[in-house]
Amino acid sequence: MHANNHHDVLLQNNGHHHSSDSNKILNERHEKEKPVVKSKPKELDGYVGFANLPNQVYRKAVKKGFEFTLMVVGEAGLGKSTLINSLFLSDVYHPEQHPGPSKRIKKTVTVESTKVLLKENGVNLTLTVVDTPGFGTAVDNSNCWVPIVEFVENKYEEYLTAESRVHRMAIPDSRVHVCLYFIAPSGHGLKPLDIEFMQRLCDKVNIIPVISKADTLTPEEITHFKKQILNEIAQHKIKIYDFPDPSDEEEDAKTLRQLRSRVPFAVVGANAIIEIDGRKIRGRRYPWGVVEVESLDHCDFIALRNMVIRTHLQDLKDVTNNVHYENYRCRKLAGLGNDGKTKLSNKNPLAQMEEEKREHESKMKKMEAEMEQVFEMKVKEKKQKLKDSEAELTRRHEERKVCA
Ligand SMILES: Nc1nc2c(ncn2[C@@H]2O[C@H](COP(=O)(O)OP(=O)(O)OP(=O)(O)O)[C@@H](O)[C@H]2O)c(=O)[nH]1
Ligand SMILES: [Mg+2]
Repeated sequence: MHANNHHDVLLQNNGHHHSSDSNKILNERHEKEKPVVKSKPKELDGYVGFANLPNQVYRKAVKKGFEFTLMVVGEAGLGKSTLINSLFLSDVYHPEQHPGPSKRIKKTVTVESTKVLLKENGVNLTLTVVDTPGFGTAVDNSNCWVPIVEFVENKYEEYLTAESRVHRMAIPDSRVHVCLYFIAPSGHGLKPLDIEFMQRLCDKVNIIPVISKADTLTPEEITHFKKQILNEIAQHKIKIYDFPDPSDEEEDAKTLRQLRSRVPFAVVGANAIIEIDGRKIRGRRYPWGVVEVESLDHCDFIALRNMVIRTHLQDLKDVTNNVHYENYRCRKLAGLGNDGKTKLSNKNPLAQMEEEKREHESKMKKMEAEMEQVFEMKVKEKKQKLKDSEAELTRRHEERKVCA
């Protein structure tokens, strides 16, 4: 059952979605170059064959395979590990041999990376899932984002090192492409810790907020809670990952918009397979009914999985590379690295470099002035010495004259 899901996910990823993504990139480039390319496109007389380019690019990408890393972050006990298992890993219990809660997923205590190789129709996807220990249980929760930020930055550092080598062929990409941020289903908006955490992460990684354990809220409560969360996110200037608005040419633009409007995704996770009406489903059974994880009527799990893996995997990778990694690289190359300075300033890297340059220039000027002063002093000294020795010479000369 679960294997089928993988199949489902990737099958869609394999086909036209990929090519439509590359089309999108081509379109964007084209738009930027518009002022230059103004002449009317020429008609070609014969068949040159570059129409096959997309296929070539596609085949090459397929051969290389895709690498994608997803990370989950959030307070302890919100169901991060459970959701990861529901998403991609087949940690599923049978209805008969249902272990007690203590035997199920334990509290995560270290950052755990799991690699899953998904293969389908000749398409390889190496998916790395990073599970992190929940935070917020310590007495002092300040700085509890440090290990997460460090993890993300270490991956950038690794990539930067590999990129700076002479042989740059096939750099493995283990950068974190998306971070699911878990919000407790409190119904009362974000906690200060959520705000702090997201503020610190959002210029380093693509954040997709999710409301966990959505089975504990009624649909009305969820709608209200979502609005409240989005408001607070905007109010605190947190930049979450912005799903690009689908263009109207895209055949499933309407469905995409509907899925997109579900952000922050309210999800339910389950480690058990239960049977209802002969159907085996992943779900949670309560005395009053069953929550189906993979039903869009019950929660946004499928919307989340489809958008991350099926329709926006490449965009998440592009944004990671072009925005987050590029920011990291600029910070790093400007020599700011990991010292306190970067943490404080949220300026854009170019402005920051400009400022650095100005600082450097004024420093140089000051040094130059100082050098000049020293030089002048030295010249004065030398002049004095010369004068002195001249006087000495004349004196001796006089003496000798007297003697003679
Ligand atoms: N009601 C409900 N309970 C859930 C859901 N997902 C997980 N749980 C339960 O919540 C408890 C904690 O789940 P975990 O997956 O271990 O949570 P976690 O976020 O990984 O916890 P840490 O590793 O300690 O940070 C378990 O008892 C799960 O069965 C959900 O969607 N709804
Ligand atoms: Mg866990």
